[in-house]
Amino acid sequence: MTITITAFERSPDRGRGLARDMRVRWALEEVGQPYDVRLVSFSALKEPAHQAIHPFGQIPTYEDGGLALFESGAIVLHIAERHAGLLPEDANARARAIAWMFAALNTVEPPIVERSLATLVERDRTWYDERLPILDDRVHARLDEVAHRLGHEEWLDGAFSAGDLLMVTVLRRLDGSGLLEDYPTLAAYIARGEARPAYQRAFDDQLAVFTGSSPKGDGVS
Ligand code: GTB
Repeated sequence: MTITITAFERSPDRGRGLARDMRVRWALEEVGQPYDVRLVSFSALKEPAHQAIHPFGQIPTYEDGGLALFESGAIVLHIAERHAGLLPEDANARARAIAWMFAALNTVEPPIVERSLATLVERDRTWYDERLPILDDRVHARLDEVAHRLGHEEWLDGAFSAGDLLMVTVLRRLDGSGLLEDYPTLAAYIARGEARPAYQRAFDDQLAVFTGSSPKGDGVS
C-alpha cells in the first residue's frame, strides 16, 4: 500500500513550499519512501470525508494502510521512527533530535506564524504599525537563541535530523520578511537544508502542483 498525503489543490503560497505538506514531502524523500498526493480544495477540507481524517479540516494528512494521521510534526516523527535517516540510533541523541522537533514547532514556529498572519490580516488595522515591531522582537528573540545554539555548526545537534528538517521549514516562513538578514549563519543553515537532494525533489513536486505539471497529484478534491 502506497503512502498518501494531502496537499492544497491551490496553495496560497503559489508554489514557494511554505505550506506544511512540504515538511512531510521532504521527510518522505529523505527516507526514500514513495508516496502519492491527494490534492484537496479549500471547501473539501471542511467536508466530513476529510474531517474524518483531519479533525481540524487542514492539510497535511498521511494515510498508510489502516493508519491515518494529521499534524505535520506527528507525521514527520512517525516517518522518522519507522525509517532510517532522520533520527540518530543512539538513544540520547535521538531524544535530543526529537526535542529539536518540538522546539521548532512549539517554540520557534508560533511567533513566526503570528507575525506572518498579522502581516496578512492586520495590515489595515489602526494598531498595526505599533504591533509589528512587537511581533518582530518576539521573532528576533527566537532567532537570536537558535543562532546562538547553532553557532558555526552545520546542523543543530550532530548529523542532519528531523529536528533540522522541521527547523528549516519553520525558518523558511520568514523568507521575504527581511528578518533573517541579521542572521547569516541561519541563512546558511536554511540554504544547507534547501540544497539537500531530498528537499529539492520535495520542493519540485509541490511546485509542479502550482504550475499544473504534477505527476503525483491526482487532483481529487
Ligand atoms: N498544526 C498543523 C500541522 O502542523 O499540521 C497546522 C496545519 C495547517 O495550518 N494547515 C494549513 C491549512 O490546512 C496549511 S499549512 N489551512 C487551511 C485551513 O485551516 O482551513 C499553513 C500555511 C498556509 C499558507 C501558507 N502560505 O501561503 O505561505 C503558509 C502556511
